[in-house]
Amino acid sequence: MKKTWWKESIVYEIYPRSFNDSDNDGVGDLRGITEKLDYLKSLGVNVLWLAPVYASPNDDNGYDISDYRAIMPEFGTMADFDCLLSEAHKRSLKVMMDLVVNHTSDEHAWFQESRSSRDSLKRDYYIWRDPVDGHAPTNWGSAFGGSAWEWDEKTEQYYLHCFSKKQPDLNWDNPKVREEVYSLMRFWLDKGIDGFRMDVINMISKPGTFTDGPAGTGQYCDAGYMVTNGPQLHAYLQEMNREVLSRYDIMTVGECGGTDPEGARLIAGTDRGELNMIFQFEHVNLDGNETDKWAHKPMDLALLKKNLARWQEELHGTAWNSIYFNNHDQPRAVSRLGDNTPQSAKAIATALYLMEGTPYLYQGEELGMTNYPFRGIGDYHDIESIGAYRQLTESGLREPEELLDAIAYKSRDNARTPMQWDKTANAGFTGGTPWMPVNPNYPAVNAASEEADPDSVLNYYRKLLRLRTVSPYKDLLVYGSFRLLLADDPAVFAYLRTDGDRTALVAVNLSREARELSFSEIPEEIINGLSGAQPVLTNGGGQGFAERMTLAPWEAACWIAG
Ligand code: TEU
Repeated sequence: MKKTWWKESIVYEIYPRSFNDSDNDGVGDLRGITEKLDYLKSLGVNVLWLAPVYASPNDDNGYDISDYRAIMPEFGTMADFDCLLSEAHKRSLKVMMDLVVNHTSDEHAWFQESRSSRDSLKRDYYIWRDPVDGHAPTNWGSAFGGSAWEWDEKTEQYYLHCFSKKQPDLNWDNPKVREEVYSLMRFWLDKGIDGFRMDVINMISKPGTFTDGPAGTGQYCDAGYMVTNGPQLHAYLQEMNREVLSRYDIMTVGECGGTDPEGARLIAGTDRGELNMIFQFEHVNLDGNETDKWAHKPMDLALLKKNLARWQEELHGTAWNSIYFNNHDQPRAVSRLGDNTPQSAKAIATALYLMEGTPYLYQGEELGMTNYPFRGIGDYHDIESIGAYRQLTESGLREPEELLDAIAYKSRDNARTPMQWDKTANAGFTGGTPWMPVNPNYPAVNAASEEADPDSVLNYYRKLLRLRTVSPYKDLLVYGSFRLLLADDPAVFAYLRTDGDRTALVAVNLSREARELSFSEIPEEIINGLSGAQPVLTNGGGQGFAERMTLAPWEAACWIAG
């Protein structure tokens, strides 16, 4: 398997709005990130993924871009960005930007010109359609509630927006649009950035004809479902690779909902000439469903680990996995898979980040930051949560109280509360009034307190990341093959990693009860090699390996033989 720096990297996603506020306006900013580079370096990550920092009216917190070549004023200036990039590089920290090119803001100059008249030279930069029988062209619904079609009175046509009506979809079938995108990519790459996370990139190729889909929530069919993995997707990604990506030593990851391992190999296959890896969504949809995240049900661990194992086995040697459970769109994993305790946070991290693939941490997970105690719909800021509540209650499909429980559990706002730096006011995030309230648990869950505690989640993450990046076991844990163990155990996630010479065994009890284990399925020579071995990493008492053993609640360990 070809060794590369992006396979050996650890990525840390920063949601700038909530990371660190340097000018006390209540909103995080670029200078605030620069202030924290030494902290990030000390964590052991080496790539920083910045959620969008471009000019935006913030209808969807920056995922609605009005100028790709300007910085959002509340985040700072282009000089602040250049300083951040330079200071990061001085510390051998790479910087990955968020490329949002399935859609723009409706305030982008392109859209303003496109909507000005049917004869505009930029009319077909976007997707305009006539009414059908006096109503929207299809029954497609926006990810944020309501129809995915918005009527434009002036030109008497609808435009498509798979997300908010302020996020009109670009028409990627227009070669002028593709060239505009490649040009803006070169602008940032020529400044020296180190890669792109590509927002809903497998939605860019729309089907040749638009037809109604199976009505899902309410009277709509999810537009994303109808446009995912479209007919020209690979042609466009291969063109993007030829025209731009292949000319730089960079890292790329495509956000690709609705994609299985076979689809992932087509986008991120070693010899495909498209992207390096993708974010898949099968595992984070297991406690909901593909078309309705609010259809909440408990996470089934046996299903989860079999899904993760399938991705490990099917991409080994043919493509490359990303590994994540946290990001700015997902609720906090420690609240979703754990019980909000530091021990469960360490257990989840051990289970995830010793698998094959590039780990993607999200700000605050290294502290054990948890979901926020939301109460009423008025507590939320996220357009997705608010839109879902409105659509599902007004249509009578869900009872408000029951739906609020599901939203409290799954809302993206859970990941967007301010980073918890210390015990001072607002957790040290801002000297002003934070744009979102700080989680009330910050006096116990914060970076400063955890720096001083050798058993903190923060210091456990440091040990875990060192094991993957600088220990003698680095190549085994980055490139070794994966084999699931105890497949039917409903609480323990255990697996082997091997490179032919050495073998690592990872065992994690993801439950509140002690679990007795028997590793009789492991070949005898491996058992013999592991017997008595002390763990190279554990959140427990450090028991030596034995074929039969008991793991305490949330106990995790990794033993290595050879
Ligand atoms: O998210 C893609 C998307 O479909 C989200 O709705 C996400 O899948 C869902 O919230 C998870 O339950 C990307 C960005 O990550 C998200 O922040 C943006 O809102 C969205 O695209 C539009 O740009």
